[in-house]
Amino acid sequence: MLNKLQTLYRHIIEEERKIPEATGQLSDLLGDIALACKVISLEVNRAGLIDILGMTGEKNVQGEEVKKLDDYANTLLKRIMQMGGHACALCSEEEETFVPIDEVYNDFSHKYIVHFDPLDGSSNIDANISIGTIFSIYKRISTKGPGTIEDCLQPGYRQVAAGYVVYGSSTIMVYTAGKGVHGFTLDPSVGEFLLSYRNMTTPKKSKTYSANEGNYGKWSSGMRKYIDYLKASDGKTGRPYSSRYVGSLVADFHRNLLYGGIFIYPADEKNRNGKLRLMYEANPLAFIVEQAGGRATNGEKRILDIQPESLHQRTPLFIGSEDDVVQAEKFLLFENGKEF
Ligand code: AHM
Ligand code: MG
Repeated sequence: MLNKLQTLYRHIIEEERKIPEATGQLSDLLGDIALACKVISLEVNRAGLIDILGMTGEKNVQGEEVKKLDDYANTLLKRIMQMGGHACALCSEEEETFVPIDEVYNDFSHKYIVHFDPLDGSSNIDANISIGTIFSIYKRISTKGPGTIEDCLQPGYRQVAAGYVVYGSSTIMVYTAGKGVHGFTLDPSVGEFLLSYRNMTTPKKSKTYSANEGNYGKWSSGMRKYIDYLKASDGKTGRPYSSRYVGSLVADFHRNLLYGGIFIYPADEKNRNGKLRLMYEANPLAFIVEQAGGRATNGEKRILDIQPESLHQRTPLFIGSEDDVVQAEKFLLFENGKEF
């Protein structure tokens, strides 16, 4: 039960105050991201009204069609963080490479790197289905000037904060700065995110799996056996599991975080590294799920321990309730680091 009305910004500042060496820059950066997401939320809700939907006709670096709202969200996040002066490099799923940033103010050491997926689940925009923004923050390794590629390619365990915003029946922001996971619901009438979930924890075991089973025929035999296992009846182990799959990672992840569940996007015979991106999707959600008591793996290795080699690198992803992720790992078989 919440006993105090608390805005996101006040919560972030109070958390940062507990760290003696904190300068307040991380709070400001999170505030910048929240501001951008409030504006994106407004646009997502107005999208049908102002005829913003449809394709721009361009392709992003993944070769996928870019919709107008993706463009809008990407530009807005970049612009607000560039003006904020706390980031020395920005890495977006919609950009070919990272965007280095020079110091905006002389008295600031702009020390953070931000990775983001501006609008996840964008194939769902036109259907009025929940979509979201995902972000992940690191401290720079270099000491001055614009950020470098080495700053941008750090393993997930080095994240200092991560979060996501779901634009759904309401707009919710969930974040962690390494001291638990907290959720805030946007009150559109006053334009504030208000604390609605303090210290979120996810159930240790669940009864739900989320996977695109249309790919079943392309999965490894271990993966197919695992899904068959979840669907078989066995009262003692709580099977069969229910299947829930929206097709927007943020929405599927958020539901599973609250109620328990395992989200699965495995490798398949065509996509040997799965579909989802390590830096923009897997790492931030892995940081959050671990902070909430869950687990995240590529099937063989903890997501947060993977050393990234490129910004747009993909990874298989098994994430959610701890016991379910451990169970999935037992079914997967690997040879030379690849599932078979
Ligand atoms: P996006 O970042 O381009 O929107 O793609 C990622 C999305 C995830 O939100 C979702 O979990 C997945 O792709 C769905 O993929 P599929 O349509 O193959 O099931
Ligand atoms: Mg995405």
